[in-house]
Amino acid sequence: MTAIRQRLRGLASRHDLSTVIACAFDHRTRILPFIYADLRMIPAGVRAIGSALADSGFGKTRVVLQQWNRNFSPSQMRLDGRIPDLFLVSSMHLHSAECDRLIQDANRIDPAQRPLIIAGGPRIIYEPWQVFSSDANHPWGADVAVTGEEYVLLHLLEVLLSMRARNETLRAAFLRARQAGALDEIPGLVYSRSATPDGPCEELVDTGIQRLLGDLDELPYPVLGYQLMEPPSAAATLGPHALPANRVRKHCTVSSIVLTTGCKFRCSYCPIPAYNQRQHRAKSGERVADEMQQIAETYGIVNFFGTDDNFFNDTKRTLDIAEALARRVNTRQRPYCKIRWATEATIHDTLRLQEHLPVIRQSGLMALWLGVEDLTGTLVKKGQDESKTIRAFRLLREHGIYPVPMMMHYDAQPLVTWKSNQGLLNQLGTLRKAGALYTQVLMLTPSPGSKWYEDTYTSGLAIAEVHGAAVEPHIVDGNYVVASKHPRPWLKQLNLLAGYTYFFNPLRLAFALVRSKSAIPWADLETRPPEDVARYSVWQRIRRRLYLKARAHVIDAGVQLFGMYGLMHT
Ligand code: B12
Ligand code: SF4
Repeated sequence: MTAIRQRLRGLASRHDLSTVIACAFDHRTRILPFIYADLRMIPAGVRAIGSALADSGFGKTRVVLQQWNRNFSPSQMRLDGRIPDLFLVSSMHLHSAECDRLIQDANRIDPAQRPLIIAGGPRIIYEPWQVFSSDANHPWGADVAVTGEEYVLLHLLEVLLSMRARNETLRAAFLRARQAGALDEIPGLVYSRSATPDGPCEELVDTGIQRLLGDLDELPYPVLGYQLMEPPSAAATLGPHALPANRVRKHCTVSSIVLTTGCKFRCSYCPIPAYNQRQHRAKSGERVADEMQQIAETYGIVNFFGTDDNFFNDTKRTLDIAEALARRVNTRQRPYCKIRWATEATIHDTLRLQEHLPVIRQSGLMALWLGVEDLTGTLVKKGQDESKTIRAFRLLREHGIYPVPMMMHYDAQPLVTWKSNQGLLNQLGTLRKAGALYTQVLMLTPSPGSKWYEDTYTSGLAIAEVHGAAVEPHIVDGNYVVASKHPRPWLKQLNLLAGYTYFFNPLRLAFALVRSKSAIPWADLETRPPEDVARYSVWQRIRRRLYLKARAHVIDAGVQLFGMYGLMHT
């Protein structure tokens, strides 16, 4: 990776490339529990691709989020006064409709000037064929789909630029490279073959599974990506300049950050182990601390969300990151003392790492999203059960970390049960008592790339249409019942809403003001290094506790208000 980045910097000066990267986003998907994070966190995927291009010398790059620019029209885009050489689209499965619309709109550009269209991101990794139309009456599509990460894109660019003739468009160079078979040496691509360059797709060529970058420290720094953002607007075209550094934080309050990838578990409904080729990869602690420092100092963003699948997966790697961050936090200098972050992990690994929770808290970890799924383990077993989950939640709370349960509702789970904890509301009640302030309740839904995926469709579990309305990608997000053998699937849908109403309601709001669930004032002092605590006088300690108690009520009530707002919107 490092070598490719260096070689591309050499090539970049000879090719004045300009690139627009669009992040597809369907605004119909804006519902609980992802409201806020969906707009206020710039997705790491497009930011990473932008960083990789800027780092390789292609600074004329703009990242457009449909989250912020819903009227953006690729056929009208101009960058530096001209049609860009490259148009990249990133999409998740549920944003398919917008992803296709963006590509179709880009296809309207005159073929002689058309940018090379590359599709990538989570949707494309699992279903690359979806961005190539074989309809003779409506041929459209990307030129190539990348089913991998930055490494694959840079490898492709290197091959194309080394073949590109003077004054040739990048797309023309691509068509020649495709014809000559030069793409076949790049694993992680899918491209189409047709009788004419712009005809319907007749055949797809898959060059194989991507080669994964082993050492994530070789990735370009994410700080670069933030300087490429298109300012939010209602226009179809691009603005003259990217969003200035001092305005980034106004629109992006949380920065996603890649720390580790992969997970040792093998849940049948989850595509993550296969995507990672059963590997676990990580950045070094020092590198993570540098990235956070750069982003905090350049843009003033001090809240981070780790894109980990299971941050506690590997003790050595977890501690390398946590200890490096804690060392810098303990210097009590800015920006480290301001940094707060959250991520995802499993119950099993939280308990395994319990003795290290003090240092993990010191590193700035504030909240942990935990895949509880089902307390009784009926749906899935990954080392969690009721007593273990409650113990993990209590331990986290005692160390000042907020646990956020991710629940999965399924056909056989009742809404309420007597004398057992199988019911959805029973489980939510237990988790609330154990210290959960926020929650996520999704329905078990087919996920492309998972072991269960095909079976969901072949077994008749998946619903094709309901009363004439087709199940479209924008509702395949876990918030809708789209796969069920329940005699009354609509009941399951209501159960999801009942779960949120039980968790977020005016009664709990009132209660939060009197006796807060987030009141753990002792944790703050106990997770600090002893020498720190010794510096406080008795009066300072009392004041600190009173302040933390008041803050706890505000947090609890704030989360309730936020949940109720989200629920009404949903
Ligand atoms: C953080 C996160 C969220 C955040 C996103 C906030 C934000 N604005 O960034 C929140 C909590 C809101 C969220 C919500 C949902 N999420 Co989510 N989320 C993640 C998570 C954990 C990290 C995403 C990330 O930043 N990764 C790091 C970046 C660097 O990786 P990346 O995006 O894949 O990008 C790389 C490659 O894909 C590629 N690439 C990306 N774009 C492009 C473009 C081009 C042109 C090229 C060449 C390459 C390329 O290069 C990138 C760099 O390596 C991933 C799992 C994971 N570990 O990736 C799931 C994931 C993206 N989420 C997923 C899902 C399904 C959802 C939900 C539908 C809920 C659900 N049922 O789980 C909702 C949808 C909400 C909505 N309205 O959009 C799925 C998507 C599956 C799919 N096939 O589309 C994932 C992959 C998890 C999984 N199950 O496998 N999510
Ligand atoms: S523990 Fe979570 S990330 Fe790991 S395989 Fe299971 S669902 Fe996927």
